[in-house]
Amino acid sequence: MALPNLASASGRKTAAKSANKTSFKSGGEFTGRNSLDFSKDEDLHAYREMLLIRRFEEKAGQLYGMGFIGGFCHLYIGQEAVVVGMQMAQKDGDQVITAYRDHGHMLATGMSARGVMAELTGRRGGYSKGKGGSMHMFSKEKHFYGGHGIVGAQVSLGTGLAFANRYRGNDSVSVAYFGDGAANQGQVYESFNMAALWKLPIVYIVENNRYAMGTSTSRATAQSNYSLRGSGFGIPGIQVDGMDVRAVKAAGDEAMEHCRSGNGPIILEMLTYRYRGHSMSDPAKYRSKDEVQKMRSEHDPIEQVRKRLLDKGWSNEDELKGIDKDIRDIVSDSADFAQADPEPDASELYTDILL
Ligand SMILES: Cc1ncc(C[n+]2csc(CCOP(=O)(O)OP(=O)(O)O)c2C)c(N)n1
Ligand SMILES: [Mg+2]
Repeated sequence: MALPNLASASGRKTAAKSANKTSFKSGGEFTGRNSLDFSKDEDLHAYREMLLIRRFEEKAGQLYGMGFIGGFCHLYIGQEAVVVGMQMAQKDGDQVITAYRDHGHMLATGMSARGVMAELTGRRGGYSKGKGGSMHMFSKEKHFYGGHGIVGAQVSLGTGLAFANRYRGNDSVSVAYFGDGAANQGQVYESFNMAALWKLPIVYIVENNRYAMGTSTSRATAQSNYSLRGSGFGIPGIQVDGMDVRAVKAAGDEAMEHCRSGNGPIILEMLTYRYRGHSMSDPAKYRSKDEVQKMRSEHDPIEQVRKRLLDKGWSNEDELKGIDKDIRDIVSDSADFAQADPEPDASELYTDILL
């Protein structure tokens, strides 16, 4: 099959020529021109979005414990700044794809708490009509492409989304999230090769939360600086403090511009941490409680913003309590809906099937 002439198909050629001033070096420091400071509105927005994800996940954990959620369920608690900061750097039309630790990504793209929670409980009003569960939800409207249980698979699919953008000549960027464990999968590198070769507009986000199930990165990986993983293909990469939503947004802004200007793919390694177990059944013997507690008390992404809002006089306890209440209302409404909504009709077994 003859490959399309991508360079001329998209009109990116000119942009690529003028966009050589990238501020990224492979594995180098972030030297972006964006300030790390957030405005009051940005901080309030980030606070609200991260709190929504946190409270949603806590509720999902409770419902799981009560037996309302079947199958797998992987919580995102601790990593909220990554997806919220990136979403703030994106524009409408940019696609998001991720693995199975995906509820935060869905909420950040604007998918409804009701629809996500009802999918977790397997109800009709869920995004996959109750047939997909935690790991298999999609929203074309919000440009969210899943939700994937095969470790690393979403990296290739996300590269395909970027290929489609390039082929169609639009200026959308695909954002593919994957874990430190997934970063050791072979198909990731096949994807890197094609993305670099064809200068595909994709931001690869490695969510380095230090563990792949119960295996720490130090035990499993020869090169633990994941931002360097694209260097053999000429893909620049940087490490980002993934617990600081401002750092994520600043790096995200630069990365999106890098892609939109026709420079091809880029890797952002987000240094982050998950507070909960890998999934709902995790003996947690591979790390100490002190390690988790230290991250929570010294680096919590939501507390950082909360403290800043109070220190700067941009908000006060009363206002923050009000935001907290709004969020709790949204989440409990979603949980009520997810328990009251009927299960799918048995006839649904025969729909949405590829034969
Ligand atoms: C191809 C494949 N191999 C193994 C598994 C089993 N598995 C599920 S999650 C996981 C760990 C992945 O860790 P990481 O990529 O760091 O993501 P995190 O869970 O930390 O978000 C493994 C090995 C799988 N689902 N798919
Ligand atoms: Mg991991």
